[in-house]
This record gives sequence, C-alpha cells and structure tokens, in this order.
Amino acid sequence: MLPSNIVDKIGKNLHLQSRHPLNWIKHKIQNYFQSGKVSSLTPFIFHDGFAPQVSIKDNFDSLLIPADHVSRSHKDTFYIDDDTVLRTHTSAHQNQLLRQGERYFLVTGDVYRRDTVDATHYPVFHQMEGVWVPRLKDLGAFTDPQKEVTKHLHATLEGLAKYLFGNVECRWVDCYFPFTAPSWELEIFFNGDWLEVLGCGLIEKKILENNGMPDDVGWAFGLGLERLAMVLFQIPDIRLFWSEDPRFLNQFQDSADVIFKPYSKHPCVTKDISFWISSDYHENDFYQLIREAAEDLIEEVKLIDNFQHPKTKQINHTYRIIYRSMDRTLTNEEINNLQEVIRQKTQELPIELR
Ligand code: FA5
Ligand code: MG
Repeated sequence: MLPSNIVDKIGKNLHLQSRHPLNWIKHKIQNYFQSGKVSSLTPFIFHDGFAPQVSIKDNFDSLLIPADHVSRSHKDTFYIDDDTVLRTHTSAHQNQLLRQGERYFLVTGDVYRRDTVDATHYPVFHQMEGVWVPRLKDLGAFTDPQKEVTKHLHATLEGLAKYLFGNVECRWVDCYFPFTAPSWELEIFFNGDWLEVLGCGLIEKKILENNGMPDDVGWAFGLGLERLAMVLFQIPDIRLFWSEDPRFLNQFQDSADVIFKPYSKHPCVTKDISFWISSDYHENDFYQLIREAAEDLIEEVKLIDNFQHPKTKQINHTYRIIYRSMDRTLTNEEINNLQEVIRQKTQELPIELR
C-alpha cells in the first residue's frame, strides 16, 4: 500500500501549474531545445502528461536494469502491485517512444523514490528526460557517430547550463547507468557544494536494437527539475516547491527572472534518536517512516553516530532529526508528541530503541 504522504502528491503535477517555479524552469528548458541550438534536424516533441503509474517492464526491464538491482527493491521504490510501480525516473518512457519511432523528445513528470531526508532530496520530485537519436545520414558520411553524438551531448548540456545560469561552475563525473554507456553526471557548484543535477550517456545499443533502430547511435539524459530550479531561483529547501504559502508562490507570479527572497526562517527543533539495528534494517525505511509521521516539518535526518559494541557486535545508530516548518514556529509540545509518534512507529522496524 502506498503511504498517505505519497498518495497526496499524485496528480498535483506541479510542473503543469502555471507560474509555479517548476513550470517556469520546464518552459525555459523547452525553449532552449526549441531554439534550434540543439538540433536543427527535427524539432523536439514535448510530453508532459504521462501518468506516473508504470509497468515494471517500462521502469526497469526494458532499461536493462538487472533483476537484483538495488533500485528495484521495495526499500527504494513504491510498488502499487506486482506489476506496477510509481515511476522512479522519466526514463520509464524512453522505450515506448523510441518504439513509436520518435527520435527527439523531452518527457517531464513527477517521479517517486524512498530516499534520504535533507534540503535537496524529496520522495516526490520532477524529472525531465531528453532523447536524441539522429538519423545516421544526418550525422554526415565520414564521421565517427559515437564521437559525434558524445560531443553533441556534452555541448547540449553545457549549453543548457549556460542558457539557464550564465556562467556557472560545472563538472562532469563518470558514472554508471544500466541503460547508457558511457555515462556521466553533471554537477553544479551551489551554496558552497557540488550539486548533482543530471545523469546522461549514450543509449545502450541493445535498447536501440530492441526498438527497431539497430544501426543508430543516440544520447539520453534525465535531469532533476527541482535541483535546477533551486540553482536558478536560489531556493534553499526542496520542500518549498510544495508550499502553498503565498509568500512563496507570489514571488513567481510575474516572471521567471527572479531570485527567491527567503522569508524569515523559523527556528528549528532538534531531537536525537538512538537504536540497535539488525541486519535487515534499511535506512530508507526509517526515513520514509519519519516522512509519513512528520511530513514537511522535517528538514533533515542525519546519522550522527554509528558504532559497534565491542562484545556483542551489535550496531548502534544515532540520528539527529531536525524539525523546522517553512511557514510557522513549531511548539515544543507538538515536536515532543511527534517524536513520540516516531519512537512508537519504529517498533515496525527491525531495531531496538535505546
Ligand atoms: C536517473 O534517474 C536516470 N534515469 C537519469 C538518466 C536518464 C541517465 C537518461 C542516463 C540517461 P538519477 O537517479 O541520478 O538518474 O537521477 C537524476 C537526477 O534526478 C539527479 O541528478 C537529481 O538531479 C535528481 N534527483 C535524484 N534523486 C532526487 C531526490 N530524492 N530529490 C530531488 N531530486 C532528485
Ligand atoms: Mg544520480
């Protein structure tokens, strides 16, 4: 069964709400791809309305994600039934569109994951998938298609970063996805740290073969819309995208050229919790449990101590939970109550409270 804090988000489609920062940034990116800077060959097609309930085949199998891959686990993915999940990425739509013969497209949608709790991670967020598979004849006869497409991929995404941010510090990091090879992540320097904003690579040959394009070479990327919007508008906390507070939404009414002015930050309340874990304990279960209990009053959960008892070999985790509301001051009483609810709920986990 899906948790209530997740069910509540399905159908909100923030990227479709006009004047929402995610809608602004989506349009900016679409404009960039429409501008002819990326591909003068064939215009990109934009898909914004695919439902987030997808088959396991589309979300994992067709993307060559191995049966034992961690991302398939119930600890990472929200399952609806044995065949259906809430998509964990917009890559879930790659195969169907390629199969229909589409070669240049962007897919935007809400995606769902159990994940860590901090200012740049949220269990529901928005991704945009980009795919570019040129007709070989358009690449030119005597070129090395792999090299050409790689060059085009890097130029396209660096161009996008420049288009959105002007001069911003970027770096490429080699990485791995089962559906692209080689693969990279792009990071942007933001608020004193490197922030991962997208993953990309050359589409696995097998995927193109499976979809009737055996001789082609193409690229794909998947970017986090919140992450880019955080950089563009200087939004410090990912929870703000879900805020209905006019002090947030009104700042984006007139244009996309705004720097977010944080309204006064309310004080935080910090609580620690400590427990012995057993071998089938998984941190994401604890994070999801806190999300369900406290919803958007949670700013961050940090593992602050991890030690093994020298004799019993049992492992102890201590987490610091930082509670803060985006729009009001929390009372000690309500946080004490919440902390108690969380302590109670942890009885469902394979842990022993201290
Ligand atoms: C993917 O989801 C791949 N499907 C991307 C891809 C597509 C690679 C096509 C190659 C080809 P990843 O799990 O790294 O990759 O997520 C992509 C982006 O989503 C991240 O770079 C980040 O910007 C964003 N993201 C990931 N997890 C979260 C989260 N919990 N909250 C907010 N944004 C997130
Ligand atoms: Mg990643």
